Amino acid sequence: MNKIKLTALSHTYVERDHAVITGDGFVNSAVPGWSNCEVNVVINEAMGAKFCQLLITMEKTGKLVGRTEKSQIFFYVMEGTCTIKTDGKKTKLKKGSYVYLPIGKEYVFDKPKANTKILTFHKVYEHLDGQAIPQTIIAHESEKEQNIYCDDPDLLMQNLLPDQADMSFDMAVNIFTYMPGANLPFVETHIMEHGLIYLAGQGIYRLADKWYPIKKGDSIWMAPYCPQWFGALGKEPATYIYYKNVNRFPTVV
Ligand code: UGY
Ligand code: MN
Repeated sequence: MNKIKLTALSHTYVERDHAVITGDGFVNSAVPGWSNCEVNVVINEAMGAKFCQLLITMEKTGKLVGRTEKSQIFFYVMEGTCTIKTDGKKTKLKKGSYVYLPIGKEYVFDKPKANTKILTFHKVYEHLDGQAIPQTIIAHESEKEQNIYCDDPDLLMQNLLPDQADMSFDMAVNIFTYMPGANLPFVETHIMEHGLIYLAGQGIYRLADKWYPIKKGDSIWMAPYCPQWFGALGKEPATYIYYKNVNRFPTVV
């Protein structure tokens, strides 16, 4: 039997208005100040996006030292544990913990368990006249209630940031869970952009006029106006954490 592996195949697709990134093509990036970790730049402006999404895998000696400049950064612990130091205070983080750092904040993430995985979303902050910039947030997903989405009890939405009550936030990060067999009630087509990664489950994502099988660990970029729909398959809920730009005047015209 010929056991040659076909290395020219990939499940990653990059189109003008969307991308499906499954990790089979990852090549690591070195980031100044971040040591003993693997960094994959999953989505960024080189693709046409107006935000950035990274996946960081920390070794036991891994450390992320830096300062947010023009961009705010949202960090979410997907696996493992570590410690964050910011605002002169140390906090332990575990799976499901998240940290929102506004612009101009120094931070150190260290003392990780080997193989700790952190997702980040970065967005250039757009000031709003008369509003102070948001404060740091350190919390855990379990503190946030799951709300029924679009009157369907099989669609559950958790808002991790207070963007719906506080216009000083120009980004949202939500965790969206679909019970087995549930689907988005219509094909969404909107000005807001998305980046996401699947935390659990599987299903089929429609992006523009293409259909993609998707599972835990896969990431997606959706440009503004990319038609989007998802249906969950299999026997366990499908869950993704996603970024969305919000709360700013929608045109310069
Ligand atoms: O918030 C949203 O626009 C969300 N419903 N979109 C999505 O999950 N593709
Ligand atoms: Mn959407």
